[in-house]
Amino acid sequence: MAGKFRFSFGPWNIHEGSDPFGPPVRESFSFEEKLKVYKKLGFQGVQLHDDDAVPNLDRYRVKMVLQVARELKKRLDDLELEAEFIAPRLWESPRTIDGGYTSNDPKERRYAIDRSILAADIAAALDCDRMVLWLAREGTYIRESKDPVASVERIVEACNRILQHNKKIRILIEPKPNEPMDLAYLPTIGHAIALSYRTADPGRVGALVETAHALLAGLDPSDEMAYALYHQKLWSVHLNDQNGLKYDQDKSFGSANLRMAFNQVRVLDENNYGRKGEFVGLDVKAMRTQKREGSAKHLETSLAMFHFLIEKVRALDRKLERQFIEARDYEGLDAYILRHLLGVKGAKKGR
Ligand code: 3MF
Ligand code: MG
Repeated sequence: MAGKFRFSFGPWNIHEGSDPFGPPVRESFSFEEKLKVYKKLGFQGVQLHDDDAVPNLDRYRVKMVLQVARELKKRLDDLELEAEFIAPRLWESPRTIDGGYTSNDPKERRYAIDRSILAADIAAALDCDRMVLWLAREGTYIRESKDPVASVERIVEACNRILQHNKKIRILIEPKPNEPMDLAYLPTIGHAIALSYRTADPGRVGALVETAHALLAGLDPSDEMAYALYHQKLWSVHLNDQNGLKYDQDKSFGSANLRMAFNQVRVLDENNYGRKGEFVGLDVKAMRTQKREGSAKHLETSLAMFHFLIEKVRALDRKLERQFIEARDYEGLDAYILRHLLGVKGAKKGR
């Protein structure tokens, strides 16, 4: 049943509409108001950056940071919500301008690792065993500025430090090929998974596939998911959409390419994704044009799309599909899939 899935999003998915060329256009919602949206829309998981859990954490002592995290845990328990993951936000600090783990400045590298270790403690306070690493600035603007081999080694070392510090934490690498950097060191799931095997505890290093990030790398998101599923390392997803190779759009799931969305839902459903507690995560942004009162519509639409597509996946005539494959009639199969997705009457007759 579709009901077996649990869904999550991040508080940053309800946002003020700013973009690189314009300021916010909507008044903020408080974190508390956002938590109500989770309940209202039927989400169970809250994706959190370290400073979503503990705002301004750099200003406080560790004891205070962990106290705030424990208070959040109580609030989430009250609402029957779960922290899906903690992600150290390593890309906004003035101390990570040149990157975190791969900065050329050893002091900045140390800050990035210390902050990640603190994020692992925050995760523990929230009874959460997942840490997402979106390695935003671990890359270059110009190829000559960093040592690429040393950089990969530094990322492995950073993972090892986190794994060593918190024996329960699992690291989910969220690759993205570009933005904010020109070239990222871990652009695809293949890179993330290869790196996981070089860490001190490969069983605790896996991946998160984001639709838009795969598309920005010119890859098929469902195949990226399948690759991680084969390695038993698909521990989360960020479903959204992306209209070609341009800025990272985080459109509503399925809004640019319905068929690709169908194939993502299919690969998750057919491979029992979610059975071990994995969340179906969204990472979607409302358009800048959206008015404040409709700030969560894109979340609603994306969730509904997942449910519509689950129905489509399960209603697919597998026998007919097999016949097309056996006859090597992929044109016939193509026509059937399109008709099926469109809900054309007599879809099965599309031979
Ligand atoms: C950027 C992203 C990020 C990550 C988030 C979790 C802000 O393209 O996708 O969203 O998902 O930081 O680590
Ligand atoms: Mg994401």
